[in-house]
Amino acid sequence: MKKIITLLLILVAQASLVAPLAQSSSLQASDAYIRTMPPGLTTTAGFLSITNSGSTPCLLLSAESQLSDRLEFHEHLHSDGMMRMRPVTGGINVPAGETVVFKPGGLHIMLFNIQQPLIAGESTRLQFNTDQCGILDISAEIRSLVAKPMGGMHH
Ligand SMILES: [Cu+2]
Repeated sequence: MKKIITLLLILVAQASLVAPLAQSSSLQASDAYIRTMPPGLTTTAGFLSITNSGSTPCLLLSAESQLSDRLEFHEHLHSDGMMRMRPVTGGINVPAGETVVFKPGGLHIMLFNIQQPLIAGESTRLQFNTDQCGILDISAEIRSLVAKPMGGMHH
C-alpha cells in the first residue's frame, strides 16, 4: 500500500512538472456555456464569467477549443440604431478583484468552422491564454439555442 501511494505521488509530481503551462491560480470561471447552432451554420458563441481573484491584472489573449480552429473575442455595439458585433483587438483585460462577464448582447466568444454537431447537455473544454496569469482551462456546457419567433417565416 505504501508503495502504491509513493508511486502515485511520483506520478502526480511528474505530471505537474511536465505540464507546459500552469493552470491559472488567480482566474476562476463560472456559468460557462456554448450555444447549439441553428441547422446549416458552423458558427456559434460562448459565454461565461471570469473573475480575477489575484492582485495583478490578467489580459485574456486568446481562447482555444477542440471544436473550432478559429475563436475570437467579440463585442456588440450599437451604431446607427443597429446592433453590430466586431472582434475585440488587444485582448480582454480582467482587472484584479473584478469579474468580466461574457453574455448575449455583449462580450462573447465566437467559435468558427465547427465541423461537428453540438449536442445540448454535453460539455466541452474551453481554454483561455493570458499574458501573465497562466492558462484558464474550463468545462463549458452546451446549451440549446432557444428559438426566437422569426417574422415572416412560414412552415
Ligand atoms: Cu460575434
